[in-house]
Amino acid sequence: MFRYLLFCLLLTNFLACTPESKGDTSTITSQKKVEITLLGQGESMSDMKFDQETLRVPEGAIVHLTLVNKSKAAGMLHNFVLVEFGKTANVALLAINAKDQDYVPKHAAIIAASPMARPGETVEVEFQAPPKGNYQFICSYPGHAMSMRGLFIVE
Ligand SMILES: [Cu+2]
Repeated sequence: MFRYLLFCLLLTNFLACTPESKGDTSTITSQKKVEITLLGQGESMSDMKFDQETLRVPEGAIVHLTLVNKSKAAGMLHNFVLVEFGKTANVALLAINAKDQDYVPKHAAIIAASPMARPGETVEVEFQAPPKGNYQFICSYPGHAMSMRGLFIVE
């Protein structure tokens, strides 16, 4: 249920998300849908990283992103948080104290966020691509954003 609610939150700019509309995809069939699979990997703070440093999507696309946490070690929890360019440090700092929100703080610069994937888990998030431009993505688990980060380009 929590994941469904989170999913709904992420779609607020695009769809009226009610239980009744869950199975109705007619409103999005005309939009380009982009599937992305991102891997979170590494077993320590020194080697953890995403497998891709740059993601590109077309403007207006519906992005369905699957994050696979390939890590096995304790503490290697990963998520995907899309933020406005230049705001990753602000978000990462606030995330440290956002344990109750799965380390995704409330911040205006956050465009989309997946649930937290524990080692071996897979999580998903779907959102509409923001306007053309450069954005950044991070893992907001405390201490991870400095090395788990990448560029998200909307073209
Ligand atoms: Cu991480």
